[in-house]
Amino acid sequence: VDMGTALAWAPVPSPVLTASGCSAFGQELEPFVDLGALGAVVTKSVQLQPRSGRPTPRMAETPSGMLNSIGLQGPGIDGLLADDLPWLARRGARAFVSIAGTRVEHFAQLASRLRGVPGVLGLEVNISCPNVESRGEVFACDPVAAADVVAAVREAADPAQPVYAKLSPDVTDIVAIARSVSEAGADGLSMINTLLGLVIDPDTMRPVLGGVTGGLSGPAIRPVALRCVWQVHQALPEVPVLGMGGIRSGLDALQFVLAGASAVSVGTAVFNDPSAPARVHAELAEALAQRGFARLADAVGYAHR
Ligand code: RRO
Repeated sequence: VDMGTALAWAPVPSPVLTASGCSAFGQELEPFVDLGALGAVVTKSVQLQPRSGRPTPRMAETPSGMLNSIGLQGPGIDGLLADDLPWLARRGARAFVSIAGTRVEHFAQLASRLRGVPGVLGLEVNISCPNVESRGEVFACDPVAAADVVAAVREAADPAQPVYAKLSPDVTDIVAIARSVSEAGADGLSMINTLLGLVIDPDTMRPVLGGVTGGLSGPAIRPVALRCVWQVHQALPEVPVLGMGGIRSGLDALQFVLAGASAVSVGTAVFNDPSAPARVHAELAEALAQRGFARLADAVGYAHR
C-alpha cells in the first residue's frame, strides 16, 4: 500500500504523526520509533517564554481516558530553536511545531521565528488548550478570535510551511469554527484537542488535579473526535484534516481516514506503548491492504461516498 500523504502541500512518507504534548520533542520516543519514518513529530506547544505550568498533580487516569492539566509547561521558543529542533533535524525527522500564546501577536512572533528553520515542515496553531487562565484564552471557541489568530500566523509564517489550526471539541458548532479559520488562511485543520473534564477523588472528596479541571484524552474521546472529522470533511471536503483523539490501533486510524482525515496523530496511546505510532502505521497499512486499497489516498473520506 502506498502510504504517502501530505500535510496540505508538504509530502510525508507516512500518514501517522505524533500528537502534540504526548511525546514532548520526540526524545522519549526515539528508542522505540524511527522518527524519520513518521509523517512528522508534532511538538509540545511552545510559547515565546519558558513556562512552568499548573500546580501538581497534573495527570489523572480514568477507566476510559486520561486527564491532564499541564498548563503549557515548556522551554520557550529560544530553547526549542537551540536544542530540540536541531536534535530532530539531525535524525531526519520532520517537525510540525505547535505554537501557543495568549495574544494574537505572540502567535505571529512565534511563526516568524520559525521561518526557514531546517526540518520545520509546518505549524500547528494551538488555539484550543483547555488549561489556560480564562476561557477567553481558548480562541478556538469563538470563530472571530480563532480567525484572527490564524490570519496573523499565516501572514507571519514561512509561505512554504503549511499552517494547521488545532480545534477544540468544546464548541456547539465545529463546522462554523472550521469554516472561519479556513477562510482566514488555515491550510489544514487538526481535530481535536482534549475535551474539558473533571475528576474528584472519593477519599479526599476534592478534585484530583491541582488545576481542578483538565483535558480528557484517549479512547473516551475517540467517537467525539471522529464525529468532528466527519462533520468538517462533509462540509469542507477540500480542507486537509489531521485527525486525532484516542487512536491506538490501525483500525482506529482507519476510521479517521474513512471519515476524511488525510493524516492522523497518535497521542495518549504512547504512554502505554511508546512504539504506538510505528505500530499504528503498520496496522493501518495492513488494514488498507485487506480492504483492497492500493493507496491510502483512495481511502480518505471513503465513508462519505
Ligand atoms: O499544556 C497543556 O495543559 C495542554 C495543552 Br497546551 C493542550 O493544548 N491540550 C491539553 O490537553 N493540555
